[in-house]
Order: sequence, then C-alpha cells, then structure tokens
Amino acid sequence: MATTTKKLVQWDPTDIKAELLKKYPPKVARKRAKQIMINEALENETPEITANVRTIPGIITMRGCTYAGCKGVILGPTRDIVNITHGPIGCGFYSWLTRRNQTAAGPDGENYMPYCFSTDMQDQDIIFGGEKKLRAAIQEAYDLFHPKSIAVFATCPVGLIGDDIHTVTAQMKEKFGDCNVYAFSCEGYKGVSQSAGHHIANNQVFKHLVGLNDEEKKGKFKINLLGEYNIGGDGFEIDRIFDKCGITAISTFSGNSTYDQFCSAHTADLNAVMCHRSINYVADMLEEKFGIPWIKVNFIGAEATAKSLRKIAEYFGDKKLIEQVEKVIAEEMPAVEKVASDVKSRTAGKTAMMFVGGSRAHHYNELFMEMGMKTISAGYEFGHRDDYEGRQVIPNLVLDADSRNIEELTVEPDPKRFKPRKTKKQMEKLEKAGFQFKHYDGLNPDLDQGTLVIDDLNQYEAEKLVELMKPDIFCAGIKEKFSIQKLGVPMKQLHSYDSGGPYAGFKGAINFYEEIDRLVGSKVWSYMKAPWQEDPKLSGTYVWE
Ligand code: CFM
Repeated sequence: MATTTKKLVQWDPTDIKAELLKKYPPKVARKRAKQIMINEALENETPEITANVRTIPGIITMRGCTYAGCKGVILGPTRDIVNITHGPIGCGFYSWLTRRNQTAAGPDGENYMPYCFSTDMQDQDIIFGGEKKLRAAIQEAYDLFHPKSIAVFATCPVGLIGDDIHTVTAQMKEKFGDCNVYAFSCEGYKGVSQSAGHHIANNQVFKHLVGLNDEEKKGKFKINLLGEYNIGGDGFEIDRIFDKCGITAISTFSGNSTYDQFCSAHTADLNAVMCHRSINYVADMLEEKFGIPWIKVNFIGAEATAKSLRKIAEYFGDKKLIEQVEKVIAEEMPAVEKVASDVKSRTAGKTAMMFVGGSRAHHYNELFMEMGMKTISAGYEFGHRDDYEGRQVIPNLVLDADSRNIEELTVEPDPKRFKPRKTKKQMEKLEKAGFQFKHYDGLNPDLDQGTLVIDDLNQYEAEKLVELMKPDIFCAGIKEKFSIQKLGVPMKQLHSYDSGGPYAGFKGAINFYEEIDRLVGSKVWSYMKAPWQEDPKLSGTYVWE
C-alpha cells in the first residue's frame, strides 16, 4: 500500500478525522463524519454519535450479521440445546464452533457443542420450500439425541422464500411432548448488525424458556450473570471467584450455560449485567416480570472485578458476605499487583486502539489503564448510542425502520411470581448510599478528552488510523489481524483472544498484562517489509488520486 503519509507525531484529532474522511465522496464523508467523534469526556453530556445505523454500501465493515448475533453469540455457548441452522451449508459452517466460547460438559455429559447441525438446503428446497426438510431434520436430531430442547435458526434464504419455521417447530414440540422446540427469525439481513440478532435471540429465550422451572435452587446469594459468554474461559475464572466468595450463579446468559439455567433464571435475587449491549433489555424484562433488580458489573480488569464483587455484596447487605468478598480480594490482589508493577515499567505510556463488538472496547480500557497504557482511539462495531454515551440517552433514541423491525416485548408483572427482591425503602437506602441500579455511563466518559471514538470502523479507516497514529497495539478481530500486522503494528484479537485467555477476573488480568507486555515489547512486525515495499517494480495511481 502507498505509505506517503508520515506518522503525525503531534497529531491533532481534528486533522486525523479530516484525513480519514478525505478520500470519500462528499455524501459518504458527511455520513461517516457523524460516526467519528472527538471525545469531550464530559460525564453524561458527551456529544451525540451516530450508531446502530446501516453500513454504507461499498464500505468493508467489521460487522457480522443478525444470524451471527443470534445463533453464534447468544445461543452458541449453551451446551445442551441442539441448535439447527436452517439454510444452505455455507451458513451451516457458522453453526459450528467458530467462536471461542468454552464449555465444560458437566456431570450429565450432555454437550452438543462439537456438533454442527444444518438442514443443508439445496436449490430445490429454495424453489419448493424447505419446511419438509426442516421437519425431517428436527425429527432426526430428536431420534438421535433425545435432547431437552431443539432450537432452529433462519438464514437469509429462509426469510426470502417464507418458510414458516415457527409453525413447524410448534408442531414438532407438540408431537414430541418432552422436548421444547422453538425457532428464531434471525435472517442475516434482519437488522444492521449482529446486535439485532442478540435481541431476537433474547426475546425468544425469554418467551419460551425463562420461568419454566420454579424449583428453588440452593444458595444464599443468588444472582444471574447476564452478558458473559465464556470466551477463552473467562466464565470459568468468574465462577471460581464467585465460589470463593459464596455467591451462587443461578444462570449465566449464556457462557457455559444449560437449558435449565435459562428456565430457572427467575429464581435469582439479582441480575449482574456484564455486556450491556447484548442483554440490557433482558435485565429490564426480568425486573418487570419477576421483580429482580439489575446492576452493571465488569469482570475485565482486577480493579473492576474487585469493584463489581463489592457491589454485589453491598446489594445483599450481608456482613459475612461483605467480609468474605474483602478476604478474597485481599488474597487475590498481591499476585496481580506484583505482575502489574513489573510490566508497568515497560508498558507505561504505550498506546492502544480497540475496535470490538459492543462492549469490549470499554471493558478492556480498564486493563490497559492498569498497565499505565492509554487508549488513543476506540469504538464499537455495533454498539448503540447508550453504549457510548450512557443510558440517559435511551428515551431520546430515534427509532428508524431497521430498529422498528426488531420486536420489543411488552412485559407485565407475573401474577403469581412477581416478587420485589427489595422493598422500596431498602432500594432508596442503597441509592442514597451511592448505589446505582439500572445504570451505565457508557464508553465515552472513561476515555480521555480528544480520543477518537469511531463507530462501525472499516478496513480503510483502520489502516489509515494505524498509519497516521502508529499505536503500540491494535485490538480487533480476525478480519483485521493480518492487514494491521503488515503495517508493522502488533495486533491482539479481543473477540477470540487469539489462542489466549482467560482475561477476566484476577487470574485473567495477570494473563492479559503478560501477553500485552510481550506484544508491545516486540518489534517483530516492524521489521517485516513486503518485497514491493522495498523495491517497487511498478507504480501507479488510482483515478481519484
Ligand atoms: Fe457483548 Fe460479547 Fe461484545 Fe457481543 Fe460479539 Fe464477543 Fe464482542 Mo465478538 S456479546 S457485544 S456480539 S461482549 S462475539 S463475547 S467479542 S463482537 S465486544
């Protein structure tokens, strides 16, 4: 690639923004300008960013599709539901484990993770309809495995030809009697990104699963951990810490989860929300229907982990739990601090860029801060305005045709099972002491003034940013990995963690410090030059240059 632009040593965010937009036709530049924001770091008053809108055709986005968000992200990590992709086998590939959500089979050994179920639609199914094939596939899965539950996911062609997957699954459920069968209309085109798929998935889980098992589970301090997907074993580390503290996770939505966890979620006494983007509306629905309050937590970063544990303990207000949490923090922190102070001597002052999904750019900022590093540019692939600016913007969000396309469930208090976990007085007392329910400030207030916050970054802008600002590390996904390394900058995948992890909790923080230290300290990528960069045989320009 042409490398005529030198690194702007004293870069000004306004100049960088102008550079990023320079090559676009005026109409595209105008649209993208609203998605590139220079952060003012004003708490709850950050300027408005445009987010959750369609990618401009022709731009190579980092986003995934709605099917990916539904099947891959939300239902993917649940081990004992047979997930059938209804569609051509190309999409079927993604019904296999392409995300690094880890699973322990558990005492019952029921685990369908290693399998890939697809109806493998052919031309004739597209022409004459695929319902017959779908019915046969559900029957085959039932006969082979006798699972508790079978889920069906629609890919784009299914929506285009109009297969009625909901009727088919309802009929099969009735026929079996002992297997819950339901479907997701999560065609890839259904929304502007995977975020729409999260919503479709969670709505159906709420309608078809949550509340089915009223049996009281053991445990004194019972919570649901919402929006934790056990990537690289993060969930295992969080479970280890919960066990030590005496906190019982009734369910995790949905890392290493089971069908029964979803069915029992309404029996917990607190919802702790990790990934706000993918699940905040489930927390709202659980509160409205069953009376379970929710708080935002973050187990990425040692300090953030300690803070989140204290928050959970404070909510329950039990002296013994508060003491135990403090004991666990005191036990875990010395090892973390030892590694942090060692790596800091090399990592302090280094710079990072992060462009990941809808919550990690925020969560991982914690870990970089603990290493003395600075985030100079960050953004989400598919975050909404509230993930950037905080939940106070929600009432003012403009609903466009794409967001209207996604069903919003109307939830009412359950006539028998609605039970406020705290009295109004208890809630007010906690709030007076500074405790915040249903609260999230978003990414922007935690980034420095002048940081470039960019929504739905694309390949062109990613390369341009790196070329101009030369960060010490760039974090994103597999699609970005190699083009960034070719620019001489180390790259860390924050979706799959490459082959690393866990990075959550105390042990995870240590893993992250050590890995980032190695990456930013290594010059290997900067030594690499392609032959044509050193000795170009042919040169040319594009017509617009
Ligand atoms: Fe939530 Fe996620 Fe994320 Fe997400 Fe994802 Fe993921 Fe992600 Mo990849 S649910 S928004 S759709 S934290 S798969 S575990 S890493 S883009 S930042």
